[in-house]
Amino acid sequence: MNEAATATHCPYCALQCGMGLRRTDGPVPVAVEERPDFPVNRGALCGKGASAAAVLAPGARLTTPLVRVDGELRPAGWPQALDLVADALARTAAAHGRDAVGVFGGGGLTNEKAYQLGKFARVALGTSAIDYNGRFCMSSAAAAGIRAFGLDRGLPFPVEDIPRAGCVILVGANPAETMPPFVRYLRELQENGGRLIVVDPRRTRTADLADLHLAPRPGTDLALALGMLHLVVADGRTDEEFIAGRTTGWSGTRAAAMAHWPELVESVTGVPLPQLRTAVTMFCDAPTGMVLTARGPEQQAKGTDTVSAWINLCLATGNAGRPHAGYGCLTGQGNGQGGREHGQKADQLPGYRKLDDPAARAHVAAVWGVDPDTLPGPGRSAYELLDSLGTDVRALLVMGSNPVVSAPNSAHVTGRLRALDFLAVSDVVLSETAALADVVLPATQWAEETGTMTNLEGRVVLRRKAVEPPAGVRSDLDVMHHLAARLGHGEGFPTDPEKVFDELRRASAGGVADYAGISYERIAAEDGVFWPCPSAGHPGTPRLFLDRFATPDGRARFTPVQHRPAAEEPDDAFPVRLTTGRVLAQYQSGAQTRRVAELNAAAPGAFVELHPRLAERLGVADGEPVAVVSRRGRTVTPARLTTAIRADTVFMPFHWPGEANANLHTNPELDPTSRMPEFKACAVRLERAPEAG
Ligand SMILES: Nc1nc2c(c(=O)[nH]1)N[C@H]1C(S)=C(S)[C@@H](COP(=O)(O)OP(=O)(O)OC[C@H]3O[C@@H](n4cnc5c(=O)[nH]c(N)nc54)[C@H](O)[C@@H]3O)O[C@H]1N2
Ligand SMILES: Nc1nc2c(c(=O)[nH]1)N[C@H]1C(S)=C(S)[C@@H](COP(=O)(O)OP(=O)(O)OC[C@H]3O[C@@H](n4cnc5c(=O)[nH]c(N)nc54)[C@H](O)[C@@H]3O)O[C@H]1N2
Ligand code: SF4
Ligand SMILES: [Mo]
Repeated sequence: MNEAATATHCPYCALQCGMGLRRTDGPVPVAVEERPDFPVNRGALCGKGASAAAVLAPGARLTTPLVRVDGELRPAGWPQALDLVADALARTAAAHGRDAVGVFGGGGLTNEKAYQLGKFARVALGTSAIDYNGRFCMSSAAAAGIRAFGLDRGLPFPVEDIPRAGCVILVGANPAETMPPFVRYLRELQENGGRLIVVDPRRTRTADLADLHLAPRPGTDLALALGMLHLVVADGRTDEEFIAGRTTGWSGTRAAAMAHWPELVESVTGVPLPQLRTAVTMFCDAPTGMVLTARGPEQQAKGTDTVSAWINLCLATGNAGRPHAGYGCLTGQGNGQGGREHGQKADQLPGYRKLDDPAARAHVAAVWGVDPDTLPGPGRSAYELLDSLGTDVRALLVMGSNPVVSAPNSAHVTGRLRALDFLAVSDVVLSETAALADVVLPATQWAEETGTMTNLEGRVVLRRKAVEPPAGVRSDLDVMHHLAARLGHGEGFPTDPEKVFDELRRASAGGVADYAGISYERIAAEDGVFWPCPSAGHPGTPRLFLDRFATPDGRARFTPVQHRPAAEEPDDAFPVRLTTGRVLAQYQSGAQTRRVAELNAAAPGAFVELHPRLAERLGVADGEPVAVVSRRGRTVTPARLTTAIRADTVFMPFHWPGEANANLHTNPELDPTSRMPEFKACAVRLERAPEAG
């Protein structure tokens, strides 16, 4: 008899594609199947999702705790590993204070884990020193969204609305490689007569689909958006009724845009003025418009202002708070959305509450059964936390991130990790960060445990357990339960995900991200539930802002912004702009996908993408090693020549560790509001590598 496949979701990105898992007898214990009933991907999967089960095999993953003895990681039992971690955390707090113990989480963790990790830090450890890798992801869009709309949810509408817009501007997003099943919605948009504009310094696979491709210099999107708004005003294409009825702050924003002359914008961005005009006409002629940003404009030291500039363009043209129109951010990690709502962020409590808000503290403390005064205050942002390792923060627990590869200025960060008195890492594989740890805790994976994720639409979905984990592996909830017990908190850290979720619902009740009415049962019955969903009888909220924005007066807020240069502009010593990003077959730091043979065959190693004109000046041929040198490091990787990139810009994917790691170069300069580092723009020099012979 054929056993039914378990309906669940992909372990990787924020699309959270539905998939089925069928058990097998082989070393890879499940086989991935299509699940055509799930609306977001309708059965389609990219190569990463289709091959995800490979990481469940014993050869690819951790199967026992590891403890460092005489400098080497050796297999150990769970009681010993947990004792070592709890002792080290307690000893550090006793010697240096509670804030000397740090926690670094991840946007790939389920809602239950992210929630429990924030509680673990604030209650069991009593530390303010917690943040997570989502700070490196969409934090600038989140900050700008809150500033304009009073609320941050990646997309304020389901993806199915995208094909019904008249014109979509995709800014610094390459979903053809980063979310392939999403591309269907862009094709449907065009089939319906809608237009697609892509803004990217590279003519990516996504840009190839576009009706218009604008290729600005990295780090100049703010000027580009201001230039478009200038032309909108100059051409009289603003929506005065919408501005008067549903917004505040227009006059200052209008004045700021008028100061950004199109000719100036052309020289700053490198986008020819006629193209800028065509973009404005296309956007304004369409019945409705959307602007969707991803990491291109967001991962800048002015990312928040840059996203504000794009939101201003939407508001000025009446493209917000009505059907088939609006601004949205394509979140990235599997739980990039939920991961930022439940309290692993340095300044937040569950339900998207603020840690410095007395009412929020009182509400959450009551759910947790603690005195609000015992809750620590806000901590520092991800890079600032990593930068403080070995000095202020002396012991660290990492759960769900691989900063040795993915943090900016990675050589410095690796040095800080090495300077710790104690490092514990919970991971499913021996990542480059885990390899530095004193204790490594092997975690169960997506197919081996149940939990909820919130996708890029704000849809809460349920991942279901399909198979038993190997005997030596435990869930992160189990780890937190046992560590908390050793730290004197025998209660309050259950291991059953549904119990944790029910507590999360209460903690989020009345907050911005209200999950109170969402249950595992409802998610299963309804293809996911969109937050806010304040009660069991509430239908959930697929579309936000249709009646009012989430600000106190219900109006969206314009924010006047000014263009400014990248923190590190090219100069004589470092004349080329470096930007970084992703390729189709690898995921993030590559910790998981570099362990999958077919993905490695498709994307075996690092490279630097450059224009043939630049290559010719250097005397470098396609495939030859080239040295990239910045103020922070030197890498040697094969040159990949393509006319699809600006000649003043080079691109490196960041999926590989070691000598070719793109983050050896990236600039840790932070956005003043979101504390996002400038992954997308720094200055480098290229040299023909001596290795080229
Ligand atoms: N295959 C794959 N898919 C993934 C991931 C992965 O690692 N691999 N990661 C997931 C995660 S966590 C995320 S956050 C998303 C990211 O998804 P995306 O944001 O789509 O990915 P990136 O490649 O980082 O950046 C997108 C584009 O920004 C362009 N860009 C660079 N600098 C600039 C700039 O200054 N301005 C503009 N306008 N564009 C610029 C790059 O050329 C690139 O094509 O992908 C998710 N999906
Ligand atoms: N140069 C450059 N750098 C970047 C970016 C860029 O565009 N350019 N993008 C940034 C962005 S957007 C992001 S999101 C970050 C991501 O960077 P990372 O935080 O390094 O992301 P991952 O490689 O996904 O790391 C997740 C780790 O957690 C493990 N893991 C997965 N699931 C679980 C679980 O349930 N429990 C536990 N304990 N572990 C688990 C995985 O095996 C992996 O080792 O990188 C950032 N770095
Ligand atoms: S697009 Fe994202 S969620 Fe879908 S299969 Fe690929 S990695 Fe998984
Ligand atoms: Mo991300």
